[in-house]
Amino acid sequence: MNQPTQWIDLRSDTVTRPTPEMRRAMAEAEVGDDVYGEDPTVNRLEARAAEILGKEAGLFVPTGSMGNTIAVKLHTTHGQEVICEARSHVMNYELAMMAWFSGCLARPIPTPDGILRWTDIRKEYRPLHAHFAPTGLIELENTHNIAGGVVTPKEVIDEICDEAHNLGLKVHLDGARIFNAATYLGISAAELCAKADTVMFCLSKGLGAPVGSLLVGTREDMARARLYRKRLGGGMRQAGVLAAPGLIALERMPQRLAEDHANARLLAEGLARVRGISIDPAKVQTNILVFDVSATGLESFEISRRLKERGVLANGISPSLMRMVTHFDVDRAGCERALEAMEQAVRY
Ligand code: TLP
Repeated sequence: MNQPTQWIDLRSDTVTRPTPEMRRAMAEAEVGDDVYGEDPTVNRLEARAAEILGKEAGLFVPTGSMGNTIAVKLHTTHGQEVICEARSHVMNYELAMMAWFSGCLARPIPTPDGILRWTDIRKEYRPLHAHFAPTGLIELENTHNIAGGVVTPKEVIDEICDEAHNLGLKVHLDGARIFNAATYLGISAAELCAKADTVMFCLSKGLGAPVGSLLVGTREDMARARLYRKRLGGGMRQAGVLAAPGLIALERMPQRLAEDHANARLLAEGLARVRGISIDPAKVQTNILVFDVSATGLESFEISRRLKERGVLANGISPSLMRMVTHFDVDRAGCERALEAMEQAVRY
């Protein structure tokens, strides 16, 4: 276990600290200038990421947000729409970057479960028309963060990609937690993403690296993506020091994600027994829990404050909804302690 402090930090899986092995790899990394394409460690990471995701090439980016931003830019032109799920990260948590950088409007589709299906998308698809901005891109999120770590099955993604391609549209997959989705489905990330045109995934979430994400796709798209990364200020020079822990994350960490999923299920079962908390443990598939606290009579932000007094960190995502995320730095005992803290926090 890699418990960094006394806190039980369930705010996100982004909070993990690098392991001793990652820190050693950072110190010993072979480096060069990545803007010249000369950092051997970055080159290795990009090649391995592409291989593992079954794509031609990869690009190391500082953040998932930058990976999504570049993907939207790659596949669209100004004045188009990007179809995405209504609670998607790309629309709600990236400071309107698709408008700011790519000049596109989000066309959000609400779903009850966070899973976009072709039948929903077909209704919102628009060709160029006297009144309508045309659809430029379909964006999917797997796992879906705010829907509670929900997994979109491979058949659903495949159908969307086939139909989109028939209409000449590209599909970008925000796979910040694609290895969580693949773990849940018991298939490889490459199988799951086989038909998507580009995939972004994060090393810095469930995989435990301190920094970094990858965008993968065709060689041609990644060559263009490299220029957009530079425009966004993401040319990182001796970035091998960051790619080195990323390689460890990519090679070793996906295998342990089932542990986080089991801990999330344990938390869900415990939370379901707490007075005023509403969650269906059977719907918790991966490492994210989103639950309703309105029947406690308290707003989520007050519950967060009370939990913090008891050494547990968890955020509200609205007055009535809270999120908890399990990861490498919180073990089963930590989850049990978080449950005890929650029982106390909602008591008057
Ligand atoms: N998600 C963060 C916050 O921004 C909400 C978190 O704590 O979960 N796609 C998805 C699905 C994400 O969940 C995130 C980060 C990103 C993209 C962006 O990644 P970063 O933070 O590296 O820009």
